Amino acid sequence: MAKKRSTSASGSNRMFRQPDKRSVESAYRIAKARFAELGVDTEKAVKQALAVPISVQCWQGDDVSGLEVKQGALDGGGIQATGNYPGAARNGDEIRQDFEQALRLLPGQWKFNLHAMYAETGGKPVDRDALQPRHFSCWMDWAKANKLGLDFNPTLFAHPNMRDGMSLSSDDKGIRQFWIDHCIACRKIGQAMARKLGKPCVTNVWLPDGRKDATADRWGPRQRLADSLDQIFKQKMGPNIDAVESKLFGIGVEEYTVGSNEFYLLYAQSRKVVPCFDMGHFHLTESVADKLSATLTFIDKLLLHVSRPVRWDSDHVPRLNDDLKALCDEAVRGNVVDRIYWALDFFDASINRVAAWTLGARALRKGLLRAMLEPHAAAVKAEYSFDGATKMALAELREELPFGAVWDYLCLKSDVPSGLAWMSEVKSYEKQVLAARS
Ligand code: RNT
Ligand code: ZN
Repeated sequence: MAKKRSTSASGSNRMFRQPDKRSVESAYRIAKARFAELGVDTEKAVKQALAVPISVQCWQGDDVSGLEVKQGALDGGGIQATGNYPGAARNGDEIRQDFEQALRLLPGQWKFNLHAMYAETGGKPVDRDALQPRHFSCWMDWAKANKLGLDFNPTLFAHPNMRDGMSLSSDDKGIRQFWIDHCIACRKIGQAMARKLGKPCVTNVWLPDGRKDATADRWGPRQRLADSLDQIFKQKMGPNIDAVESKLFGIGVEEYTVGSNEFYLLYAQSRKVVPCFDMGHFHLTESVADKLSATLTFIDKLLLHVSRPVRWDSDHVPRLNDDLKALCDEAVRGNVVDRIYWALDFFDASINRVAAWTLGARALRKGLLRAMLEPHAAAVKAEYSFDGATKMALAELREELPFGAVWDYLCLKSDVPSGLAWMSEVKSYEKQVLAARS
């Protein structure tokens, strides 16, 4: 007879407890020796994995709502957070407070990624073309105090000037100018952030412009978008770094997206700005991991939006799945980790949002560590020796190696909980803080 699994409360309490320090250390010692046999230096991998700055998106904290003085129901630009889990942050202070809680659970270097719609204007409406660095002074002071870098994004959606779903590619001169001015204002804000924090700020332009059906003119919008971008990027704005994000389609613009992948890749290459690949913005069988060697052979830097598309650009919380593993492997194998601006982009409103941040951010850091622990040279050698079987066996071996013990050690070293212990901190934060929000 099959044994019944224990689901007792005490069992699950134990599960959420911080693993004993001595057992983490002794498991690590064994893991370290095992990896050393394969020529992998675990200490070096841990150090390198912790040093990669990863930018965490503010918009997971409040389901992409933003802090603007609202102007009625607005088109979300084909992106939508789904779910109604209680406890979403209702203002800037709450987003900051929630992210500080997440930070207590996140090992390594982090940045925070803001959108223009998170301006704090003291209750006064300030339109997007008039935004200034001072509207982000709370964010900058907070980032400085928490030793975080900041990244930035103009908000080209959820606004009455998204006329017929078009912004920078609109044929209406006034509309187009409004969005050009907004993007220039954002680059100045990015510059102010970089200067204030002494860390690079990537300002990433994404827009939902496109057509739902039977597109009659594919040319005009692309020509206008290229022209708008040229106007936006005309003035030098260092140390701000400019990026442009492509997309396959969005809800409501299924047939034609102006800023497609080819469009932005060639734009970025010819204008010397950084292309952004979002993992949800391609056909589902396309591999973003494969794009690293294809593009970084010709360009210097890449911005990645690490996300998890499920059947479409659903922005699920990233997990350490095959796609994420492959992406991290490729970055490490190609020695391009430093040529990538690592950012997260997801929004799940159906689960605790501090947990969502923590899960997604830890998954990416874990993926990087796992990639840095790969006995890669042996696989390359097998590949060049016509020994496909050894290569495959090595790939399979990686699933058996005691990578978890090294991750636990990395967490211990960084003074953050390992195993499921972070979850119990999220739960008590939920009880003490989030439950009081309506
Ligand atoms: C949308 C893009 C974009 C947004 C953020 C909020 O499909 O991925 O990056 O998610 O700007
Ligand atoms: Zn994105």
